[in-house]
Amino acid sequence: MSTVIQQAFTSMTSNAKIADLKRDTVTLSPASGLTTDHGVLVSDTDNWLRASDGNTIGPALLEDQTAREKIHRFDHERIPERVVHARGAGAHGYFRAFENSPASKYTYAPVLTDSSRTTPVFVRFSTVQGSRGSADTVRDVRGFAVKMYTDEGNWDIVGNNIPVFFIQDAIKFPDIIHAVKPEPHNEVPQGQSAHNSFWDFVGLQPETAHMTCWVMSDRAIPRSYRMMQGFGVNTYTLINSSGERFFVKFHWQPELGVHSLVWDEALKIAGQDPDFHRKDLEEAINNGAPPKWTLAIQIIAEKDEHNFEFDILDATKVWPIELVPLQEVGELVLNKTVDEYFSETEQVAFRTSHVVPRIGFSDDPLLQGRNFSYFDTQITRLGINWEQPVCPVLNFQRDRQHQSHINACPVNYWPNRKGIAPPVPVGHQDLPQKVAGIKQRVRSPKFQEHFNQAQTFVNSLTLHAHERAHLLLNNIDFDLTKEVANNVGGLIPDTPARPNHGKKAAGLSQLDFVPKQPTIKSRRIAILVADGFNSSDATVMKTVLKAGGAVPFIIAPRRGQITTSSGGEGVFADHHFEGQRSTMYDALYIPGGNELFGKTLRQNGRVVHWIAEAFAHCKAIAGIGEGGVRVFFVP
Ligand code: HDD
Repeated sequence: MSTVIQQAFTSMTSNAKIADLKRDTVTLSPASGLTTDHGVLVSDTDNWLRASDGNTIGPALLEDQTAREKIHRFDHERIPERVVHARGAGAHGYFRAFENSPASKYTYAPVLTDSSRTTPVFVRFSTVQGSRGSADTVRDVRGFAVKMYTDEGNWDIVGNNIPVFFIQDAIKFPDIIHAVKPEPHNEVPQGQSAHNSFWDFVGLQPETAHMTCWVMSDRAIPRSYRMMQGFGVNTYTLINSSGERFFVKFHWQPELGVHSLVWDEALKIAGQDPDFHRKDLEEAINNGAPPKWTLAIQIIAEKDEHNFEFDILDATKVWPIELVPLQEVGELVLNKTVDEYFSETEQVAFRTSHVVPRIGFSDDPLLQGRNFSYFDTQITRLGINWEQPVCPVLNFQRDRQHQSHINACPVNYWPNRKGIAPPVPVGHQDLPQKVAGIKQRVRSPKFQEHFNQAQTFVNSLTLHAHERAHLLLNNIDFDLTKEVANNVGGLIPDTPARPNHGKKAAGLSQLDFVPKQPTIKSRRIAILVADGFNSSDATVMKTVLKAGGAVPFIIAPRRGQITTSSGGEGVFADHHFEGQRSTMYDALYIPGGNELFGKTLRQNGRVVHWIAEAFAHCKAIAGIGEGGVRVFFVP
């Protein structure tokens, strides 16, 4: 077994899904030799079979099965990317309900109530607008899709890092997505959600006002996937053992708090390190800082459905936490990176319709449409026969391409005289509900109000976000509208379209989500050194940072051994000044050193820029003696 494969296995944590994947993981040693797809050893993979008499070399021969297979497999490598959320990063982990989880009052789904269970999980984070090769740090919503491999079947919470959605009814999804995606005539812009067709659409579709405010806030430029909240957004239902039904919303609260980049950083990192978030997730897990979230639920009893000024089935509204408190039910931990991106992260597929017994749907019209769309799109992207729960699967769905399971069963229908696979009463079913009405295309009256919560959101922000649709904005906040109109050279209105109700609410500003304990865990710290640096200043700081769980990097004028002020061997630099930028780090430290050290740093434009830029991005900067920041700026 190769060292790489061995390491991958060693890092595997034990859970049922990992064991399942391990069975399918190829463990061939590299020394065993290259083979064709049909298993025949290949003697030459570099030269196509040619007709040659020794002097002249003639055409390539069609006969070369090895060459043809190699090219033919390559020609067909790609599968269609996701129509939205094409760019993503994923990781494995687990979910465990807390002891005495309050969820047991509302459901008897064991995944949420049984603290002795460890449920394997795969999470895929994503951007929405850009294609697979776009940058990570663009202004956009982030997907937060969680797949739980429960003993009762797969349960997916296909959420975002923003608690509301642009539209109320799934029938508008193709419109909002066409408007936000690159424009049809020139396929511009890539990865950016603020552009002409987007503003055109949201300006004309008032229900988008609330989410547009969120997307133009710092939520849309997260520092890390690990520092975002996740929201199921839609209203689902839970059923308890007394046969009562409750409406529920799902929230993921990050252990590290909610943090964002500043806009200038986001723009720069998009070019400097387009894989910033993807690498951050991998780095944190590999450095022993597995990201964690608490799952919280909001519950509304069925009888209280109409007791709110908004419709609780409207995905453009939050349930204010003052009215419907968060109840913490369990913890999600991501502790294993993927071994092959395509097989795991690209091929994974989530569906809102994947629920397990005692978790159900509501009449939320966005959710109802989603329940159709995911399976439908996955037929194009993946085909069929790919779902892999860890619990047994037994049904009479059969055939089509890529069936790898052999159903050693003589019948494929129900009923059958052998009594194979009867439907069981404990299986998934909702409570009986009366459904009646006049067939018509309508939305409930409360769905018509679009600005109250948008105002509350804007009022609750500590800083005004920039660049909002001022057409809509004047329904939300007059001062902000004037400010934006002035900045973008638009018409400045004389009066507000409607007065601001002035209310604020908890849980909307991301400053409401700071870690319970301040921590530097998993933060990237750059230690700038050069020949002549003071070794103990650097090593003591590095040790202290590591002890706190941070990830320090030594950056120097060259990658290699850097000598100390006493001429000793010093340290090995992880990176070259030119290969890195301050934007890629959370804080900066410069140790002391001798005169040569100070001079090297002061005369290096990149270092001076590093410090000025980190300062402008409000980052922590520390220096000692010759490394003192004063040395750089005070003549
Ligand atoms: Fe969606 C993918 C989240 C509304 C149709 N969606 C997708 C993914 C996430 C979300 C995280 C990526 C899953 C992955 O990593 O594979 N979508 C949301 C949220 C919504 C939402 C939080 C609002 C509450 N989506 C929504 C609607 C529709 C879709 C209303 C269609 C009617 N979404 C899709 C899709 C995708 C998708 C086209 C693309 C790839 C896929 O499903 O498997 O079907």
